[in-house]
Amino acid sequence: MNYNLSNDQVNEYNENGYLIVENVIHKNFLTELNSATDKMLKYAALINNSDEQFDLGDNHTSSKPSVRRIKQPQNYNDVFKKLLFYPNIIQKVISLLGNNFRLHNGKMNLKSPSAGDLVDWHQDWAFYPHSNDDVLAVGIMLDDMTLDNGTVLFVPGSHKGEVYDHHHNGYFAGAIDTKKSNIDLSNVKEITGKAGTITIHHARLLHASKPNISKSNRRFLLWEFAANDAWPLMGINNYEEFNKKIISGNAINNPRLTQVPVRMPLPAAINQGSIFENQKTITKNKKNILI
Ligand SMILES: O=C(O)CCC(=O)C(=O)O
Repeated sequence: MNYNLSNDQVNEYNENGYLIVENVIHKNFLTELNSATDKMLKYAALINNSDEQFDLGDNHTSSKPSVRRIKQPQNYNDVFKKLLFYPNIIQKVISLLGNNFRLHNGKMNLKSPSAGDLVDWHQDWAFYPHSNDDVLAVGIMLDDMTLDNGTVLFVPGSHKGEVYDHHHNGYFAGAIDTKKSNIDLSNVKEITGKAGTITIHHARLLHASKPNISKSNRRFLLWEFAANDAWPLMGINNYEEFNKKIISGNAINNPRLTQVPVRMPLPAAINQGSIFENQKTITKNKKNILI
């Protein structure tokens, strides 16, 4: 089976900084992924505080669980490992990054009706700058993404521009004050799609996502990938673990340096744990308005 992106799709990604591909995940596999998620959420109902697996919303209780994110789902259930190596995704990433790439991070943002917080404007690049920007995220819709359950918003072409200020009161806050930074949001694209659709977006692309104001779930799993010769400027904690994350190709010990705009996410965010926490210093005063 040829799962490569076409030349037109590669050109579209290079031009706009993102791509949407429908019908990537098989229906039966989607059912498996969603039931594995349900199982994890049953476990999350038993805990009271966010931990290395779950990011809990402020109103979380065991009788009314409110889980915003499952971190590194591939470490907790093999069905997600299977998704990480899913040929119809891997081949597409190879079309954009080449044969050498590793997982930087895995996460599932749940946006359930009970924890459907917005994600404010940001560039992933501000969280994890690398030595070159062959870095992207694949988003997998495990549920339909509809106009009222938390669409992703992309600004086409913004991956070619600057890296914006993501600080607030002197600390990294993981979100941009779009007015202060004078950002033109007139061309925002609101992304919807059926479960099984994937998005691919460049790490420098300006994006956000709306709150879930519906009564249905919106599960969206993101694999963040980086070329093996793109080294994280924040450093690595454990060289062996770093190399264990290689999905395709070999370890590369001489980082490729290119002229990319960088701002370091330091001093670190006051609220740690997830993007929802990092952004709190900004979003707490916002009335859910992104555009
Ligand atoms: O869950 C979403 O809609 C996207 C969130 C996002 O941009 C992120 O987690 O970096």
